[in-house]
Amino acid sequence: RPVTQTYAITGMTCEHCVKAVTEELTVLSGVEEVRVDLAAGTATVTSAEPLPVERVRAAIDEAGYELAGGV
Ligand code: 9UX
Repeated sequence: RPVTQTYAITGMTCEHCVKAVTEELTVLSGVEEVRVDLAAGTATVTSAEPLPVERVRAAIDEAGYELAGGV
């Protein structure tokens, strides 16, 4: 069944940042839902299977931000 994980992300300061991170995470294989919280600096991702952290890190890098760790 789906799993949900929250990641801390550094560098997001506006809604454009939120959109960029949301889009990069949404296109990862198996991702079902992405919710980015700008104030908290987190992304909560629901996926069909656990996501390898390196894929999550790469997606966030691609958006121009940095994975700070799991929450
Ligand atoms: Mo959000 Mo603008 O970082 O560079 S403030 S996209």
